[in-house]
Amino acid sequence: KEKSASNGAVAKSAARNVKTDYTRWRLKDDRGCQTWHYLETDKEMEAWPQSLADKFHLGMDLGLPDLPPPKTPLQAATNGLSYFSHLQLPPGNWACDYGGPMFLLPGLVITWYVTETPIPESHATEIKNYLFARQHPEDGGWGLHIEGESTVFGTAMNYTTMRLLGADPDDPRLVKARATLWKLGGALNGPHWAKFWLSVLGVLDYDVVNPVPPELWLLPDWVPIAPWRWWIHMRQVFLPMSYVYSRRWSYPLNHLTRQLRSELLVQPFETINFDSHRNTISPTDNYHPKTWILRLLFWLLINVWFPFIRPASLKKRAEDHVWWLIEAEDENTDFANLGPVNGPMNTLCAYIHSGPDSVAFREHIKSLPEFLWVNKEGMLMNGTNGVQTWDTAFTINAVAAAGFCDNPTWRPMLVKALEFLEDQQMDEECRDLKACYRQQRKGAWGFSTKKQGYTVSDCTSEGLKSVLMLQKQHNGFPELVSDRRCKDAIDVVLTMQNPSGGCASYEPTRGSVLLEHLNAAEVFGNIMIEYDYPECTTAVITALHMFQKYFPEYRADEIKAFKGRAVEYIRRAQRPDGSWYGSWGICFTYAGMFAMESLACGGETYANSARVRKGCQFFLDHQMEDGGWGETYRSCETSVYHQHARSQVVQTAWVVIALLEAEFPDPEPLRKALRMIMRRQQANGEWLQEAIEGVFNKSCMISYPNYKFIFPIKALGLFARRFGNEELL
Ligand code: LAN
Repeated sequence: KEKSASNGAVAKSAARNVKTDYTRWRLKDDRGCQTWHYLETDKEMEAWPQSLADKFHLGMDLGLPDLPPPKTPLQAATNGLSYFSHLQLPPGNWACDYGGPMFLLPGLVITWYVTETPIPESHATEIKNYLFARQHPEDGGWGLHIEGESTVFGTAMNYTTMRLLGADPDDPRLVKARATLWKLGGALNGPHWAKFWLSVLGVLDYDVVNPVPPELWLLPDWVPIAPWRWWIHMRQVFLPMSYVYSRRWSYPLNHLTRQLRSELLVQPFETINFDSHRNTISPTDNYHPKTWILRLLFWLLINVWFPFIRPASLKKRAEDHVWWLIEAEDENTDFANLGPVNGPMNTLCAYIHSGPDSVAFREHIKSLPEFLWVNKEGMLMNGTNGVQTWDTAFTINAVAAAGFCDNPTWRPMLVKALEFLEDQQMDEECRDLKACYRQQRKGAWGFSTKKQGYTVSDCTSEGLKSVLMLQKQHNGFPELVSDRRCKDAIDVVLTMQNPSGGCASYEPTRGSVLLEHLNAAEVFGNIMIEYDYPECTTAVITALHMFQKYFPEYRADEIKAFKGRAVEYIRRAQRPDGSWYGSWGICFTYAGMFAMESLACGGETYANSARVRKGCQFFLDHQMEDGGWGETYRSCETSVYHQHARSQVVQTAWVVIALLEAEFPDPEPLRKALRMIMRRQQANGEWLQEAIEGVFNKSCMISYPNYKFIFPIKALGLFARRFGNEELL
C-alpha cells in the first residue's frame, strides 16, 4: 500500500514547505478580542508597524538592551517586569500562545472544509508548519497534547488536517505519520471525538460513532443524568454534537476524502462493519475506559431505542430544543462560544440548520479566528479565545506582591491593566439564564473576555482582588470599578460554594460523581461533573478575605461562614503525604501554593499548624540539587509526584510562594531556589520557555507561557519583603 518516497516527492514537499514572511504578521487586540493578521501590501505594513509584543510572540528578536545584572531579588524582579511590560497590549491586557492540546485545530479545519469556507493561504501554510514542527521526530505521530506520546486521536486528526490543507501524502513526514497510525490500528481505533469528526468529514460512517442522543436534553431537570448537571464543557460539546449526530450530517464524498479513507484505515472501507468498531480503541488513547453500563446504554440506544421506540416527533422535538439552546449559546457569547471545541461545532450546526448565507453562520466564521495564534513554529489553536483577564489579574497581583505599585515607573502599565479589567467585568445577565442552565454572571469576570461571558469562580476572584489591590490598597489609582460592582462580584462568588465547602470552576457541582460512569470521551478523566478544586477555592477565600477588609459590613455573616467552610475543605483536601493535587497547573507544586495561601488566610502557618509543616516538608523533600523544583505532567495523569529531569522556573516560583505563605522560618532553601531562578534569567530580564505548565481533565496539558514572568516576579518580590532585599548573586 505504501509508496516509498522518491527524491522527487521530497523535493516537491520541500518546495511546498514554505514559510510566510514573519515581518508581516500583526496581532490585533480589540477590547481583548485577539486576532492575527497577515499584511499583504507594503502600504499596510507602513500603516501598521510590528510591535514588540508581535515580535515576541512570533519568536523574533526584540533587540532589547541588556539590563544591569541583578544581584538582589528585587533587581531581578524589576528586570523581569521591565521585559514583561513590553508585552502589554494596547487595551491593557497580556496575551499568549495558549496551545498544548493537539485535538483542536482538526475540528476547526474540518469545519472550514465541510462548509467550504475559503482558508487564507497564510493560515493554511502556517497551520501546516505548526503541525510539522509538532510532529514527534521518532515516529511521525502526534499526541493528545504537545508533550504526549503519539495517539490515534492526535495522529489521525492532525494527519487529516494536513491533507485538508493540501499536504502531499507522499511527503515523507506524512508517510511516517501514516505508518504510526497504522501501527496503532488506524482511525477505527480512535476515540469518540475522532470518530465523530471523521464521520462529519465523510471519511468514516456514522455507525462507528457511539450515540449522542439529542433527546437527553428533553429529560426533566430532576433526572440525575440530565445534561444540565454535567460539567459545562461536556454539555456544551455534547449539545452541538448531538444535533449533528441526530441529523447524521456528513460531507459528500470527493476525491480527497476517498483517498483519506484508504490513508486512515488499515482495511478497505467497504469491508468494514462500522457498528462493530464503536468501542474499539487503541490503548494509547484509552485514558478513561468506558464502563459496561455505558456500553450497555449505547447498545440499547442503537438496537432498541432508535429503531423501535423513538417516535419521529420526539427526534424532531429534541433537535428543535437543541437548536434553541445552540442559538442561545451563540447569542449569549456573541458567537465566541464557551470554548474551542463547541465553537467549530456550533458553526457547523448553524451551517446545517440555517445555511451558508445565514447571519449565524457568517458571524461564527468571523469569530473563529479568535482561537488562532501564531508562534515561531506556525499557526495553532488556543485552548480558549485567550487568557486575557486571567494573566492580567495575575500580573497585577505579582506586581503588588513585589511592592511595585507605588513606583511611578509601573503606574501607566498598572492603570492600563486596571482599565482592561474594568472593561471586562460582566455587567448583565445572559438571556434565558435559567432555561440555558447558566450561572449568575453580573459582576463576574471570566477567564478570557467579557464577550465570551462565562463566570469562573477563580477568575472572578482574581479579577476582584487585583481591582482591590490597586483601588483600595494603594493610593493614586483611578476608582474605575465602583464599590457596587465589587459587591456584584462578591454576590456572584457567594453563589459558587459546594456543600463540601469547596468551589468548582464555572458552577457549583450539579451532579453525582457516578455520572463519571457515563464519560464517553475516553481520552480525558474527571470530565462529567464539576469538582472541588483547591485552586479555585483558594482564589475565592483570598478574595473574600480581602473584600472584608474594605467592606466589613457587606453580607458579613455569609462571607464569614463561607470562608470557614472553604478553609475546612482545603484542610480535608490535603493528602496523607502533606500535598494537594492540582487540576489546572502541573501539579502538586501548583495546588500546594494555593492551599498554603488558604491556610494562611485561616491563620495557619508553620509556627502553629502541623498541617502546614507537613505541606512544607513535602516540598522540602522534593527540592532538587540546584535549589529548584520540577515535576512532569505524569503527576497529573497518575496522581503521584513525578520528578522532572530538570528543575523548572515556574514550579520553583510556585513552591517559593507556598513556603513564604506558610511563613516557613528558614530562608536557606528559599535562597537556593531564588538563586536558581535568577541564574536562569536572561540579560534582558526575560526567562525562557521551559516545560509545559498547565493541565485539564488530568490527561491534557496546556501552556501558560506568561507564568514564567508572573510567578518568578511574585516569588522574588515576596521573598525580598519577608527576608529583606539581600544580595543573592
Ligand atoms: C481552562 C483554563 C482556565 C482554567 C482555570 C481558571 C485556570 C481554572 O482555575 C478553572 C478552569 C479553567 C477556566 C479552564 C477549564 C477548562 C478549559 C477551558 C481550560 C483548561 C482551558 C481549555 C479547557 C477546555 C475544556 C478545552 C477544550 C476541551 C474539552 C475537553 C472540551
